[in-house]
Amino acid sequence: GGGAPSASAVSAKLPAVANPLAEKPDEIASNINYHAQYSTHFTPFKFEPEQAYFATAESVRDRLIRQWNETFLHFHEADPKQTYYLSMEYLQGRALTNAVGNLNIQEAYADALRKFGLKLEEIAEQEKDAALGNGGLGRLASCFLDSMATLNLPAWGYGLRYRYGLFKQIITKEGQEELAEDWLEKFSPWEVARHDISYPVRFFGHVQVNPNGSRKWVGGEVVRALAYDVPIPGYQTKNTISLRLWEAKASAEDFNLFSFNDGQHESASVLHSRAQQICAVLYPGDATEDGKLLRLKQQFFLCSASLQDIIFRFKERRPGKESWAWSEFPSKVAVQLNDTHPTLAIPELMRLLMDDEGLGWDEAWDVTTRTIAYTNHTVLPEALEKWSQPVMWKLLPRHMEIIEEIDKRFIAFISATRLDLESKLPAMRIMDNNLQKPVIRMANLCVVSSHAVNGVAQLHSDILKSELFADYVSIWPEKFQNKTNGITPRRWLRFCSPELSKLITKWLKTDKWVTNLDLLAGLRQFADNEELQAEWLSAKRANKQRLAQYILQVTGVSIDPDSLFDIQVKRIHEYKRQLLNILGVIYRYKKLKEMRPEEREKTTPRTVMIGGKAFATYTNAKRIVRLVNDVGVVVNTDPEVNNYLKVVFVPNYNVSVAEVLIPGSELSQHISTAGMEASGTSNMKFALNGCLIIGTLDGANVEIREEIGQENFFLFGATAEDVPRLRKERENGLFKPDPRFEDAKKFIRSGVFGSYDYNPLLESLEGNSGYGRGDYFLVGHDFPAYMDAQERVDAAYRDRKRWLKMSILSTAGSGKFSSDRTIAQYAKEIWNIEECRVP
Ligand code: B1H
Repeated sequence: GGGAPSASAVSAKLPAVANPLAEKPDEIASNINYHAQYSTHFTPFKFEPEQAYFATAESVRDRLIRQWNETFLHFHEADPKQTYYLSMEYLQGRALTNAVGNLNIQEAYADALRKFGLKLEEIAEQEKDAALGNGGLGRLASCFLDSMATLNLPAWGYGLRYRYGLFKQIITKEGQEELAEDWLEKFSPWEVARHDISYPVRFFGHVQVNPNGSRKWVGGEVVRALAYDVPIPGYQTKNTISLRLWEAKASAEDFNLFSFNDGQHESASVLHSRAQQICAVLYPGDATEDGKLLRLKQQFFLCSASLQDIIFRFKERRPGKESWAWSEFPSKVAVQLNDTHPTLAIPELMRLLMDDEGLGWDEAWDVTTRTIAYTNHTVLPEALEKWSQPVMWKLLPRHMEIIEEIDKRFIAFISATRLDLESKLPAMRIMDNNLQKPVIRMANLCVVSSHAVNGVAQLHSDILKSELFADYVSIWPEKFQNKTNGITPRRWLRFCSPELSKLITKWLKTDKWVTNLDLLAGLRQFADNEELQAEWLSAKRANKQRLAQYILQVTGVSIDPDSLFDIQVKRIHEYKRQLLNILGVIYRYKKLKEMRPEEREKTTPRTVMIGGKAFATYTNAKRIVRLVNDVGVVVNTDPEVNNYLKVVFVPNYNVSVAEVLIPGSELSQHISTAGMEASGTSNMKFALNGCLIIGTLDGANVEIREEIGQENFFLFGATAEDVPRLRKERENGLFKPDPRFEDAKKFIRSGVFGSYDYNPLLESLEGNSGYGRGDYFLVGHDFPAYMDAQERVDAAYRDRKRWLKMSILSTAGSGKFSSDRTIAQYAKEIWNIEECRVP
């Protein structure tokens, strides 16, 4: 049991502490030494790189805490409207380099560590990635936090403190293997447990109807949510905001000491271990019913704890009031749902307002809809969440009542105002009462209950409006918006490529581009300048060398920094078409084999790197990983060819691996079937780093191409508009495959790449229709256009001056893709919040 924290979080003001922070390298060194000896995590007097990392991180954290506390106090006193970003995923990566960079103490810490004979960059590599996310959606949330802090916005992130993050990927001869990623194995110096902040979260139980007709959810099991805060520093500002991660904790009352002493060790702690399961791993496989229930519990746990916290803060800032002016809540609170994963925030806010605060339906509904906004990140049917009604009735009976009521009122609203939509109603409803499998459609619940709905790139937002949400658009046209994604220029250029950054600052004569990325356009006028081109080449070259070193270290394959570095890194999915890439590589290999040595000499040497994780039960994705690896083994050891082509599967792709790959890249592949990749964000990171893109007209590629110029983008393939027609034609047997495509498949079947049975994978590209057949993703259709585009790449690379110019123009045109721009638009057009800068 237990309620919210009783005392105000800011009850007594303590006198200011004298600045404990060192400024000079000598003092910093002594501070690091202090942490090494007095923050006792290891055997005393050991100061290997690992201990040095933890001591350095704690020393940096001291500085963060100072401005973090100031930010907290300032927000409390200024009491502005605040944004709360709710996300089941954050892909934070490492924090040390980002923290010293943002605090502008990089040099001082590097000097201090040199006194111990240590290098800051090497110490920083000791840090484990915080990988509490799957891919682009999670990394976007982390880039957004960085921009919110940098723009001095009053904002908080809320998420879950998963004990194990995204799995660690090992590549063996058999392909991908998954291991638990133990990011908390030692401890994380970047999180602070707030022992005074915890809330009860209930599951199961039943609804009690009181004599006055009000309803109350009671019984079931209660788990406590304990707050762990991670500081998010802005770039060269005092503002440091919080990412609040909830951990599930059973209470001592749940531990049956009597039965434990009686020897029943397992059953005595059953409630404890059940609570621990909630935050045990990120997105446990949801193939089983058990797994599904756990995922739903995670989602509700995040929503309930966060909303209780938000409401607590709202009340705390209005002390002494008997009744809170709830109609003012939406002018103090904006809640952004990162996809439908935190949808339960909607019925939970309704429940808290009605059952705990005594509001009526209409008042609660008005507050809820004005508070909540929803971002859609995908149109893939399999990713549109639908929760089983029977499971929901069991786990969250009161929320089911509320969802049914929202559905009922929506139907009534349509019947009263829009008879023309009645035929559409079955598909627009929140409840799908289909007898075999009654479900709740979470996206529909979000659209009906939010004041703003947005897609993540222009093309994606257009598709949402014309297809997925078309019927709602006719009711609420003003609800639907676009917010093209962005990336933080701090992590993705300033810190991951100091060489290129220095150059840019030199030529622009300012480093203001780091927070005003549009200034990069100033490089355009120098795109032909030979001096800049020479410096650009040598900066890129240094990054390529660093990347080659890394590849040698993790795969044992030596790659040539003079070859074209061609990279595709992202989660492995059929719609992202890694298969198109590797089939292209296979065709290239076959051609090289057929050439005479003097002909080979004239080709453009390439190193193709592919990386990404496959969902553990996604068989075709795992087969693709294996195929890339098998092709690499054969090509890289073929002495006739391996000076002209190398193929590497980069193991365990994650944020910090990306920070090495992206700066060293020259060509990157963003080749999804048009209409299927909502945005993509690595495309922006590559373009920003002067890497050219070969890609389809999909997601944010469309806008990237517009910004950097079509002559600097290797475009190919069907458009989103073409896709449905092409699929139809295919079904009707009208598709004629290109001979190059047939050759590539035949080559695999001939067994050159080993004896593994690739037929099931190849069959997905064949036939006209059927499950896992019929080339749904149009690899065969786009293959010839893709190969032609690759020939244009080879030709462009042979003209070094032209390539360098294109590379410079790519960086120069990337200004739009700063997450600062994206977040400024959310702040103005959805959240209605303003800067709240710590003086
Ligand atoms: C994106 C997801 C996603 N869209 C379900 N949807 C998940 C869906 O755990 N789940 O169940 C997790 C993630 N992720 C990505 O979002 C898009 O595919 C990208 O195109 C986009 O750039 C990114 C950020 O908007």
